[in-house]
This record gives sequence, structure tokens and C-alpha cells, in this order.
Amino acid sequence: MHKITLPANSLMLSKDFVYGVATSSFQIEGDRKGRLDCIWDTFCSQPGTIEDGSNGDIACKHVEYYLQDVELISSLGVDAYRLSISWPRVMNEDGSVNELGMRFYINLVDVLLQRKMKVFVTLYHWDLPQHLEDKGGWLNRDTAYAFQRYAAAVANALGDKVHAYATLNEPFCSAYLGYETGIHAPGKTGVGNGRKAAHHLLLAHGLALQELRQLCPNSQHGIVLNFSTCHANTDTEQDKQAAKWADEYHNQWYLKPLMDACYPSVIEKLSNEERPDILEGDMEIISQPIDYLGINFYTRTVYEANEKNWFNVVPPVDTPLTAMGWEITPDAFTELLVDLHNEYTLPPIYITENGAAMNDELIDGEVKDDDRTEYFHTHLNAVNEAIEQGVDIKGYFAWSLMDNFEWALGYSKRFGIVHVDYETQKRTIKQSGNAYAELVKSRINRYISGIK
Ligand code: GCO
Repeated sequence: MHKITLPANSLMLSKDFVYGVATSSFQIEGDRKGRLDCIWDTFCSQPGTIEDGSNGDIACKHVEYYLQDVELISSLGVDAYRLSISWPRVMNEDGSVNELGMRFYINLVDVLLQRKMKVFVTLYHWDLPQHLEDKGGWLNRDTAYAFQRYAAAVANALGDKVHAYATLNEPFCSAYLGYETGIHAPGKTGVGNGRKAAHHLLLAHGLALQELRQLCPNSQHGIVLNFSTCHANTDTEQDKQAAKWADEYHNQWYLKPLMDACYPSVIEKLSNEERPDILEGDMEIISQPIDYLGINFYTRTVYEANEKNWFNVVPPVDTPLTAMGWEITPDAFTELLVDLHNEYTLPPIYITENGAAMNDELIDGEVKDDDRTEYFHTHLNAVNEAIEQGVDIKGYFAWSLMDNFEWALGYSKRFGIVHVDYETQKRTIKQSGNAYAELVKSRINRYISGIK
């Protein structure tokens, strides 16, 4: 598998379909001295939190190498780059703008525009300033208002040079992994904490959206959610119900408030103490219209009922897995997109992340990652299938541009279509990166030959 191909009549072969690559600030930037501490710095400094004991101090040194990295992105021929802003790099503790930090992003956006790329900016990809966490972080309602002020500062600095803003990336991860299970920063636990954090994140989204709309009326505004389809382990009613609860708890909890201004019915299973404090007007703020929905997809999950009438994850058996131990399930991707389309009246969709960690080997200057190329091939075809079934999908971003800091797994997992040697910071385009670039370029050729 050296190529990624799509059916000859695919809309994804028209030049209107946006192809991009994605990264996030903490995962690639390094240059910790240039910003305030964030919750991931603190989390990484606690023993036992990160598999390889690493942190984001250096990462891919992107702050130092951003010009070279933009050249690299441009060499792939993609239309768009999705990046995130580090809140603690652009805002001082007193709420004023850190001009030097903001300058970095202004320069970055400007060179991307010179390279004719569309810029997709995410405001929150999990790097909450530590001083806000010290006051309760996402458990504190005030954090949502601090986020609103930060969003306004970025909107003032970057304006409509940004094609699309996303308020949050994967609030599920921030809330559930960060405040409920504690495997991500800040490492808090408890159902009540997770649910309250989620509500404040969604409120922050709505408050920021008001600023973005007003300050950048010509940009697109949305949010990025992650989904893993929920499947019952057996055909029993109990397992089917377990999969439904899981879907509501992990997926719909974040989408239904945006679309229908309410939480899914699973909220009734929670005690009063576990439920978020929803103040009057919150759900209206949260459910303002968005211009697009960003969807991140990696894998499906199988559930069974447990004795508490709740759900347990059933680990995969005998199915192909990525290096994350995640099942490779392109059909679930189509199913997800078609199901969401049938259930809600959605705005246009961008696939803002999709990709795989694989056990790459750099041999003689090459990474022959056929398995990752195959993953992209099957998943891009799954997107194509959803489009054929009527889902409005405008673009696709590969996660990730380059190998980077994979959160609690440190540098042990590689998601890049570009290999990074962390000793030398040398970047090498993997075979999958070349295959992706070829797909993107073949599309342009096809368009030109089409109008001849
Ligand atoms: C994610 C994150 C990425 C991860 C990727 C792989 O949105 O979960 O955006 O930061 O690296 O998903 O786990």
C-alpha cells in the first residue's frame, strides 16, 4: 500500500475539498521559557503521570523552527494548516496581552498566508494557564469568562486572516480525562468534577463565540468534538442499553447542548451533586449557531453492561490495532458521520483530525509506514462514503503533521506523517506523508485536466 486512492468520481478529488494537516501548541512548540506555565507542565512534573517521564519543554522546537515547518507543510501541497494557540503564551497573568507571544502567532499566520494556505486556529487544545487552575480551573465558572477575554485578544490580533476558528478541541478529553478519570492534566477525579468541567467548557465555547463573531465576521466559527462510536458487545438488551448510555455520556454530552440546548437523558442517572450547575441563560449561550462542526475520529469502542446498570469497555480481541491499541475501524467512521447527520441538523463538517500511531522505523533515512498509508486510504474512503450518503463534509485534516508529544504517553507514540528525530530535530517525510501529498496533488491535476 503505497498510495491513497479514491473512486474516480469522488467529490473529494475536486479542488473545493480542503486537505490539511493538524498540530497543537503544547505537543510541538517547546520554548517553555517564552510563556507562563500551563497545567500540562505541572502534570508532567508529577511522577508517574507520563509514560516515558517526558514533558513539553522542548517537544519539536516548533517556536524555533516554525519557518522551516511552514516550508515543510507547504511542500506537501496541502490547502490548510490547523494549529492551536497557547493561551499561556499570549496572555499575561493580569489579563493583558503578552505581545511577544502573540507576535509569534501573527508571524506564523502571515507566513502561512504567504504560502497560500488557509489557517484553522484552535483556541484551546488543553493547555490551560496554571494560575487559572490554581483558582479551580474548569471547575471554576470564572475560567469561562477568562477564556472569553482570551478569545477576544486573539481575535483582535489575528482577525479574519484566520479562515476558521475553533473555540475548543475535544472538550471530552479536557473534562473526562482531565477532571473525571485524572489520566490527563490537571489529574483531578470524580464524576461531579468531570461533568462540571464539561459544562464550564461548553459555556466558555459559547462566550468566546460571541466575541469571535463580532470581531471576525468574515471567518468561520465552530468547535471540534471527538467521537468514538459505541457498540454493544452482545445483542442483549443490557449491552445495547450500556452502549447507549456510553454514547450519551461520552459523545452526545458535548454535541446535544450545542444543537438542542440540553444535556442527553443520561444526566438523570447522576445525583444532584454530580450534575453541573446550569444557570439561567447558559444553554442559550452554549447553543448559538456554529458555522461548522469539527469532528475528530480515531476508532470505535465496544461496551458491555455491568452490575451497576452502567457500562464497561470491552477491549478488542483479534482485530487489527494501531500502536495505541486502538481498533482500525473505517466502517465505524462512515457510520458515525451518517448517524450524526440523521440525528441532528448539522452545519457543514470538517474532519479536523484522523490518523494513526504506528510502530515506525527510520531505516536509511526512510519510514516505510505502509500501515499508516493504508489507514489513511481506508478512512478517507470512509469519509467519501459518508459524503455519498448525503453528509456535507468540506475537508479533512491528517493528525498529525509530525510526531509529537502524545500527552500521557509522552514521545512513545508517533502519529506524524513526518518523522521527528528528537535528538537532532530532523524532520523526514514518511511514506504516508508522500502518499498524502500525492493524493492532494493528483486532485489538482485532475481538476486542471477536467476543465481542459
Ligand atoms: C486529540 C488530540 C491530539 C492527540 C490525538 C491522538 O484531539 O485527541 O487533538 O492532541 O494527539 O488525538 O491521541
